[in-house]
Amino acid sequence: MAIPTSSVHTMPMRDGTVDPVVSPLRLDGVVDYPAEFAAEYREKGYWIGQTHSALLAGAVSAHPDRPAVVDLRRTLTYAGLSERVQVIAGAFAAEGLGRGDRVIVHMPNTVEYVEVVFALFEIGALPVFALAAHRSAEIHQFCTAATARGYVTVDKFGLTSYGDLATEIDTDFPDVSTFVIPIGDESWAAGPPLPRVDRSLPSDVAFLQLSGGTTGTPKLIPRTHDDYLYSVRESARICHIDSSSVMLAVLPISHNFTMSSPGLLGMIAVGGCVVMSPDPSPDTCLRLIEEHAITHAALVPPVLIAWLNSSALADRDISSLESVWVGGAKLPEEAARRVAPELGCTLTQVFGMAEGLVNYTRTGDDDETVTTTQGRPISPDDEVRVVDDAGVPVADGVAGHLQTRGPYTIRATTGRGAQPEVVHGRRVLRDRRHRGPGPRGYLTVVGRSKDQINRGGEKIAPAMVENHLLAHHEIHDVSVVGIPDDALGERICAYVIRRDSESGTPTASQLRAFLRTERQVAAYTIPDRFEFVTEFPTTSVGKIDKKSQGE
Ligand code: AMP
Ligand code: DBH
Repeated sequence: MAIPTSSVHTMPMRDGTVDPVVSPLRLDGVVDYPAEFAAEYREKGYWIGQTHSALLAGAVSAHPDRPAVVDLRRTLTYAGLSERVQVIAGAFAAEGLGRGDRVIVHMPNTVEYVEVVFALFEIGALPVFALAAHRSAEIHQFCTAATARGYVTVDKFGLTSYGDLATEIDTDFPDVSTFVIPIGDESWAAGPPLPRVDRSLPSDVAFLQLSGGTTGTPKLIPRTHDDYLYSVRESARICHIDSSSVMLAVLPISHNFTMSSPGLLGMIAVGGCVVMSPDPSPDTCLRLIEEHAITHAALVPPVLIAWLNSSALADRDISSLESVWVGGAKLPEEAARRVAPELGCTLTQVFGMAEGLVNYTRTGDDDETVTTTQGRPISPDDEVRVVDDAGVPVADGVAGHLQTRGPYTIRATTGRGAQPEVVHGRRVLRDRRHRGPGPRGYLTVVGRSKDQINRGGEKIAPAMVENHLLAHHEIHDVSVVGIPDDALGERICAYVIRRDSESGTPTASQLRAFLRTERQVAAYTIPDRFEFVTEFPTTSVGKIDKKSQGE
């Protein structure tokens, strides 16, 4: 896909303002918000002309001494975070990175993660939010797809060493500056701090978020400062967080959910504190909740269920917990009903997507709504409709595909002229907008019609896994599907036709090893199950029938 390009490089600027001749970093590949919509979003106070750097600066002046980020090693106050951000920004600038440069951030949940991301915002560079779980295959793809100028990672974290990958990237992409941060050691960036000025415009693309996608190529989602921060501020308001709130970051911070719904950025918007969990296990997380008096956490359903079923629950005082936000994949109603009695906190369901639209259940909603729906949109100007296969809107309460546009959802043209429309690929929804008293707009996700596997909130494109398996010389053909799973919602199953059907090779464990060591893909994309077959079921037109495979 086309990536936003920087039209002018101007760095650093001296006078505290953005050079007026700098033109915005555009949303290439997806058309810009049409002028009349942008004007309306500004007029209504949705887009307030704030950059991510300015967001942090606001929190620093309002709450300099409050804790901002905590990990196993240290606590940074807002003032302390800001100081580090300016020093690291200086280090990046000294390497020639600047406005519009795409820099891949491949880091675990640590204080360093937050420092690096805000340092990139400070110089006007665009973080590309890789997940710590990504491996060589994915990082190579992102370098190419994003035409990256930088790659930032850590030396090692837990049992995983990242430094070797940086060496590989150095060799394979000579134009990419690589940074390997020794966790807990600040000396890697110790030069003079860059003065704090806005080096990007609020209308600029701020970063590239990754979305599961459906093809072999990763989808990079460009979001502007203005549109994203509107969703962040509203999320913070809807979720009632303030400067006394303490969020446990359980899922990867890079995930759009943990980043922004209301997430890390929501906490910064209100001067709250984020505690980094090194892993999502109940033992680690329930201990951290007790130790840090955690008030909020964003969870995918399998993590929530693991907490609910954990024996550690009886040993820990988690009475500080006010609310858990649960989303990323469909939450089973039975699990939803257990939250209040067993965790002693409220449940908020969150249905969001990296492209934009985010829905929440609200305080004051009745139990039925909170346990059976995925909420309603953030904004009164989120337009949502549910259509059938032919694109015709369905009656209320009938399942169909979701289409949406609004003040924080990227635009894509459908060739219908002046008012382009985002068609959010084919999610099957039951629209409950007009059920109950008055127009309510609540959505219920009933399934999926696009070719994507949702493995407990982790999105996998079958085509990507198929491509890697097809590289194996003993494989004739392969078809990857999601199969239903009680714990994860879906698991990955690969149907494999061997080149030599009599040989008994490759075996499932050989294929797993092949994907891990030779293809170097992220572990969560490796099939949970391999089925060896001699042919695939086909539909009447001769296409592989993935629906019947998954059953
Ligand atoms: P991504 O495109 O990677 O940002 O993932 C967004 C997709 O995750 C949505 O389009 C849904 O398919 C799925 N999703 C997110 N939240 C929920 C939820 N609460 N319930 C069901 N599916 C969800
Ligand atoms: O799954 C998601 O992508 C998601 C879930 C909840 C998301 O992007 C979000 C909230 O913002």
